[in-house]
Amino acid sequence: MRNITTSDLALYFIMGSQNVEGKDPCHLLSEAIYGGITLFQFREKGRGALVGEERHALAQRLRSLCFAHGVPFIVNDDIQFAHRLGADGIHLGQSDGDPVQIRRNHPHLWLGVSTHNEEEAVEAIRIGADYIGVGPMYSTRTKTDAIRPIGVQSLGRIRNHVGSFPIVAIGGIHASNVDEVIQAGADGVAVISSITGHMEPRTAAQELKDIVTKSK
Ligand code: TZP
Ligand code: MG
Repeated sequence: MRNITTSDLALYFIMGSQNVEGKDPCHLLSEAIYGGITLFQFREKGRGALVGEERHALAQRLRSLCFAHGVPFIVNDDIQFAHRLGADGIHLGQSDGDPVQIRRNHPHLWLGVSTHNEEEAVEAIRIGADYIGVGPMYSTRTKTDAIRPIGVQSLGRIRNHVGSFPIVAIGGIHASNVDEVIQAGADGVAVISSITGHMEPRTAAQELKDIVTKSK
C-alpha cells in the first residue's frame, strides 16, 4: 500500500452492522462513498455485532465496495481478519494486540492507533504508526465504553507535540463542530453516527467533507 496522506484522513467513516439501525450497511456505505468519504474502517463491535461467517461475509462485501471505488479499507482491532480480507490497514486501540509485533509482521499495512494524550501519541509514532486517532473530542453515545471527552484543547496540545504527523479526530463529531476540530489541528474527522444516523447519508457525507475542505 502507498503511504498514507493527510487527505486520506479528511473524512474517515467508521461503521459496523451494529451502527446501521435497520438500514442496509452496503447501501449506506455506497451512499457515504458517493458523498465523498476518503477512507472506511470496518468496526464490527459491541451489542448486536455479527460474528464468524456472517461478519466475514459482510466485511467482504464492504471491502469490495471500497476497492471498486478506490477507498482505503481499514479493519478495527483484528489483525488476522484484516490480513484475510486483504485490508489496506489495521486500527488499534490502546489495549488491542501488540502494535510493535503487528508493525513488524505487516509492514505493508497502514497502522492507526487511538490516542488520548501526548504520551500515547509520541509512543504510537515511535512504534511506527502511520496515523493516530485522537478523541473522544465530544461526548458520544456510539461507543459506550469511551473515556470522557478530551476536548479540542487536548487535540491542540497533541498537534503541537507531533508536528505534521497525520491526525484524525474522533468522537461526537457533527457538521456543527467539524470546523473547530480542524482549526484545533486535526487533518480530518472520523465519524459514525453523523453519517449512519442521518436520513440522507450521502448528503451528510457531502456536508461534512465540504466543511473539512473549507476549514483547512
Ligand atoms: N472511538 C472513540 S469515540 C468513538 C470511537 C469508535 C465513537 C464515535 O462515534 P460517533 O457516532 O461519531 O460519536
Ligand atoms: Mg479497538
